[in-house]
Amino acid sequence: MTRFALSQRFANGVQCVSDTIMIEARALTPSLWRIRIGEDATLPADESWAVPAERRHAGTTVTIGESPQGLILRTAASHLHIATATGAITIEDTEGRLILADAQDAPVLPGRTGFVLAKRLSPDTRLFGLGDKPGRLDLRQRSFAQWTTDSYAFEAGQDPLYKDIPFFIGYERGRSFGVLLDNSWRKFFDFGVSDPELIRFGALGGPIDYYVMTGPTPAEVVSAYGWLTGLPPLPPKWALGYHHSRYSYQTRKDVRKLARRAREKRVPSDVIWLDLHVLNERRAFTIDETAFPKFRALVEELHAEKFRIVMIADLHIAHVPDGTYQPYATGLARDAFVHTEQGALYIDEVWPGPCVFPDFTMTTARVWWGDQVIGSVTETGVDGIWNDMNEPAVFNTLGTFRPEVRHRIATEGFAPRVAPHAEIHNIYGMLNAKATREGLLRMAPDRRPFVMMRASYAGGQRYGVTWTGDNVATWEHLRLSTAMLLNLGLSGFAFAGVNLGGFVGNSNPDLLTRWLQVGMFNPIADNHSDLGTAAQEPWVDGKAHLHIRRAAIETRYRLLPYLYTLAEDASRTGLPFMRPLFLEFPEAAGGFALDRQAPTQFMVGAALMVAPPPYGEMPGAFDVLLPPGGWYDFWTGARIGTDRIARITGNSGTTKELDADPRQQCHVIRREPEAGRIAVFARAGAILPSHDVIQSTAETPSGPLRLAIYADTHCSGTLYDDDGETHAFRDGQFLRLLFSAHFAEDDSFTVTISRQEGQYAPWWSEIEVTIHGLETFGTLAVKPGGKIKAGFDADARSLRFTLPATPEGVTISGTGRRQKSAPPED
Ligand code: NBV
Repeated sequence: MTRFALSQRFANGVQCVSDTIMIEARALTPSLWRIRIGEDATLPADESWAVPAERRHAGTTVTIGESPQGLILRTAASHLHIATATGAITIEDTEGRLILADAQDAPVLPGRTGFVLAKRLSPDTRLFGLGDKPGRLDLRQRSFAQWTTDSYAFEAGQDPLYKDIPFFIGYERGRSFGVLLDNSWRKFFDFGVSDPELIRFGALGGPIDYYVMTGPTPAEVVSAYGWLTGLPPLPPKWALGYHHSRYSYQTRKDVRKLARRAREKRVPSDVIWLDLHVLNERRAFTIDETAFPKFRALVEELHAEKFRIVMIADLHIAHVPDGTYQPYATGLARDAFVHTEQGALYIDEVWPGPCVFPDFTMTTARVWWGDQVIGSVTETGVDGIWNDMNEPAVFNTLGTFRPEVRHRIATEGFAPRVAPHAEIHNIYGMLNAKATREGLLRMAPDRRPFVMMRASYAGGQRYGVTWTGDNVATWEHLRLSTAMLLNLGLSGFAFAGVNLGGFVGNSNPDLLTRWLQVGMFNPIADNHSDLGTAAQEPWVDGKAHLHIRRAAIETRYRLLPYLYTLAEDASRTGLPFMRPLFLEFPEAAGGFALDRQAPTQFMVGAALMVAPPPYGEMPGAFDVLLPPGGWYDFWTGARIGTDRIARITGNSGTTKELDADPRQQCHVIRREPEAGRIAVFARAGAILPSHDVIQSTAETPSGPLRLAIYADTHCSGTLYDDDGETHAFRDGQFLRLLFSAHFAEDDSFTVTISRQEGQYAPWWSEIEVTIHGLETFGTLAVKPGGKIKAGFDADARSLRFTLPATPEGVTISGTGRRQKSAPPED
């Protein structure tokens, strides 16, 4: 190979060529690079299923420097070097600190059967992302295949599962980078397995087209990924409620009984899912009129009882050539189905028997699918659509289409061509969800669609929400659920859930109770179980369990103002709802990922930390890791003592320097598991909004809006609200309030509630404020207003007062001493 020479300059990058290879590097933003590499001195086609054209073609100006060793492209945040001798690419920050570097002489080994890239891996780098990998949160020392696969009863370490999200985050000492390999073919990621000093990744075909985000914080990397591949749209508020699901509620009677019991037992809930048994002969877009007579009336009754209905619509279309099944007849007429390499209809077995499959790579087929969705939703009145089996899963020995099966790409942004299933497989499920979402939006442009998808690809978060598929009712799966949801959140899917209680096998009372307690802090809270397993509704194990489970679900409903605010935040920033500790505390403990020390702990937004017993099946005390900054017990409002400093170790065993900065120290406390609840902590400095329990998000809460202030020098919080259903928020029909509080050294404090942003009318007329962590109390005055009544509880160290709500905002000033240190935990 000859040396690389600069062949073209752009405002945001360059192209270089050798005799065989072309490299293009462009800065899309100062901290986001796109790198494309092609053989035969040409680049691969500029096409993507994940990254919209306006993002791929974004640019920031770079300055280009040349030296005999190579080129250097500079943005305000990072520098990218291309070595002229080898084409090797190195990315550094503006101070010359290494972010990511090619580890091989030549940057790539292109070949007809695929390519491998190798990047240097330093000893303390931890790796996260890649969607739904079941196992430890940190993916280092593991290698993965990327091929969307139906994975009934998957196990820890099993790979691949349902999704292909070819995006990972590297993190070390507070600094992070992200890499998206945008290639739909079968891929692999090797994080230090074949060589402990290398990250290797590549694909069996397709383009070398990847993006590097330079952070430096993990939150910046995650947001940059959201900017690049698209943000998750704000779901309807009811999606944040509690979901009842089962394979299946089999008759109209079953569903009515379920709805009645939920209300009788006062188990707050919003959604009922209808699985295969609602369908006639398991055919999509039909209703079994025998099991579900007068279906529309049933849906209307359930709506009146403040339930929403999500119905399954698998993509396979029963092969019924006699003209009696409209989806088959119309799809055939529209030429919407996938063909074999010989050009015949591709037919394979799934639930309804022989089936054909929409070719979602064609706009016409997606529109046709969307029309089926519209027809079905208009007729039935259901509220959301569930796209299962979209890996695609079929009942042949491969479990999916043969790799040679043909797709006829004909869609905006792509040159029309025939592509083998081997290329389309990984994006097929995502395009299924895209077609569903687009149909729902055509039908009701002002309603927020709810689409649940099982398989997906990078960017799938734009089209719907996801869950982790057919997990198992075991304690191990409860543990796995946290790591899976955290990595999914880091991979763009802010809204994801697991089958609470476990899908395969019978749950047991203690497991189900614990799982519901943890699951109430998951982005989506859906209890779902397999055909033939024991029922799993909250009331099935007697009064004592029901009481505990109801309390857990009620907590979620009380916290809805906070959770909905987080959802809206995710839809603007891409930051996940459920977050690993290192995302919120990137500098803690010297920047060594805290999550290894506390693998089942997680943050819900920035304000709450959930710490379930790591081994729920075992009795005995366990350690809770407290990141820096101070914590309160969420249940009691008491400030938590911090007696023992945690020693966090890096991969290379370095602990010493970690304790150097006292502001970044972590502490450990011991906790005994409690049957009635899991440990939850509020971060000092947080202001948390909540309201009284409601039975459904369709109910208006009574009582005030409640604000809990967890006193620290500076406190802040936000509240977002809107009608929960429509897109009117885009035209100003929302409300946002900013809360802040300041506790000064002279024992005075102020609390401020901002003027309301947006036009949406609040449901509350009063705001009740509770300050936690106040040792003494003197006076309190409101502006505008005057003196107000307040109740001080010296034992609980809390002060409570109520104000009338005003859109103009208000400032409260008072005197009282903030509690600075708490007694050590015993
Ligand atoms: O539609 C039936 C099930 C569904 O309940 C489950 O959630 C999916 O992951 N589906 C798989 C197909 C059959 C699984 C045995």
